[in-house]
Amino acid sequence: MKTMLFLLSLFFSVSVLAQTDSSLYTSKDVMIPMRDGVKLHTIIFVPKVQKEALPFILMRTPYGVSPDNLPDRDAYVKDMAVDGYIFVSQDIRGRYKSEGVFEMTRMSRDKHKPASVDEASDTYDTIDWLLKNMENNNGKAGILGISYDGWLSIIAGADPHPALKAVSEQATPSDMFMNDDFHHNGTFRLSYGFEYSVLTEAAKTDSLYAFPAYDTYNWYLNLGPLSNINKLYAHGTLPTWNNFIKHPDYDDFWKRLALDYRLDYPRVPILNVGGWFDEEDMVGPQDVYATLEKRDSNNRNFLVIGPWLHGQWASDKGYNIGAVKFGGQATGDYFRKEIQAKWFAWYLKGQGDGHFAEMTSFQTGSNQWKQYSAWPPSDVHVKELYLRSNGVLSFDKPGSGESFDSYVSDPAKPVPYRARPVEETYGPGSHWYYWLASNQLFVDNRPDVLQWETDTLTEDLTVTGNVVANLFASTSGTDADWVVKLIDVYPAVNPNDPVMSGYELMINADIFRARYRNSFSNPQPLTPDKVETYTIGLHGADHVFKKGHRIMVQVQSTWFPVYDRNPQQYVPNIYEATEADYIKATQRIFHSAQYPTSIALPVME
Ligand code: PG9
Repeated sequence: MKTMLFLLSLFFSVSVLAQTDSSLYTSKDVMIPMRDGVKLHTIIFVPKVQKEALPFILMRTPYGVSPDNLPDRDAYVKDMAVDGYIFVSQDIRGRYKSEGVFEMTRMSRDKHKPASVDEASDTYDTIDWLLKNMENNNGKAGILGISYDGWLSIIAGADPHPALKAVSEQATPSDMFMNDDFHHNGTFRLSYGFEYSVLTEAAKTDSLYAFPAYDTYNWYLNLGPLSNINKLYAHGTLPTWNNFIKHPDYDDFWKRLALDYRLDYPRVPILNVGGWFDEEDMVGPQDVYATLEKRDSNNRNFLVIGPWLHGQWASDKGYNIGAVKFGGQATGDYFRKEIQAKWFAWYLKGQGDGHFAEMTSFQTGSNQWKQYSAWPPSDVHVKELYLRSNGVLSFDKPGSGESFDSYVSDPAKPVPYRARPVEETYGPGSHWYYWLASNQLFVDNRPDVLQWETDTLTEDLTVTGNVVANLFASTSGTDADWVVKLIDVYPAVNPNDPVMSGYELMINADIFRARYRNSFSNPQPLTPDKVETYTIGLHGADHVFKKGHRIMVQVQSTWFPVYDRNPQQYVPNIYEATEADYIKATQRIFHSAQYPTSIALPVME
């Protein structure tokens, strides 16, 4: 996460200054021994003046820790630091100054083998050591972090040390085959998967692949089939890449990595935090919350989702994402001070009243904080928004005489997922961070992107809960990808904020690989031109489509290069496809009385 935060700091004002003299904290470096003898590099920040026994706040990371990252100078935890904690930052095994071998989102250990280790046992051993070796602690520990560090937090909570009393996973991935960083619904996240494997596995410290061009779109297109990554570049040296190839379908490897397999119930209080526009791990926190909520008999499971891109709440004030503004509200500041700091203060120090909403959401569109007693809320009713002929989107079902619209999807000319140049994911000037909130106008008029639009709304429409696409589609090929986007179209002219004129803001979107329509474990070819039904979860939203706006749905079959291209003719393993396997296909999206494609909206009145 540190790398990501560093890169984010190019855009936002992250206040991480090494002013040790004026800091309230002093630090020391230690190597903490784990049960298997491996020592982990740890920096412990202690208040210079400590009047009472304090709890620990752990932050574990694969991205490197630094004594310069003083807690009272780090926007992320500053509000907590002024209150007083013992902060503990640790390099996980195999990364930076820690010993041992790194393993991407390490599997759970075999508990029958006492010396076996995993990230939960490393956290356990660290807490154990801290309790015994650090003076003046109050016997309690909390852990928090974003993304990989969020995953490390929730994993610590899956098998916690008894002193671990509060966990805040923030933007954790939950199931790397179904959603988040590496795949969505089985569709491979090519540019992210490759670049992240290089970042973490080509060296013990950060290293980036040197792309020969600023715009990576052509590099990925010229790469040809996926097998060329190993043949031409990685040569089998990246374990994570090798696992992508070894496990093309939803097999035991992916299932055992997934958090719904690894979490049983909230063993400790858990604050799940996510962003509505998180380009990496938007689904994870929603998913983890839902998994744990089924077994939350002690009311320990909470959810917060704000109008943020990946990790934005750590450092940014949170007024906006690029041109998209959130009503002048400092949503990041609010989260850190009013939610995160108070939540930890209650669970680790007993400060405050202990009242926390089950779900706190920043509702976009209305730009207001909302609290819900359940997520998704039950007091909504589902309204179907139907695709109709002539690009119309309507709450009225298609009548007789309506049929389908079609387009040709050509893997040689895939639709970019964001406006080019597609800079290296974490490279200089990258717009990766913003892509989910970027203006979708850039694909208007592409012949391989279809769109349907409502009339101008005459009143506000509030969508709160999980959005689902019910797609009826066929292809002339034997495999296909379907991308469905739900978009808020702003009024065509806005003299006060010209950039937002006609802005097409994606509220929900996802991709589905058709071979998995019956089973993610057993892919099956499609029958050419046969209509199939796809139920595609587009995840949560809390958004008001304002009066004067319109709603749009776009459908396309490529989202490149963040997602790899589907050859569009079935091959048993896409990672072994050859160039010749990639063919054009004619896609049909149905909107007839028999096959009424719709988007199911949970509408709150
Ligand atoms: N999204 C990143 C990640 C998390 C977990 C595994 C792989 C990648 C991150 O920002 O840390």
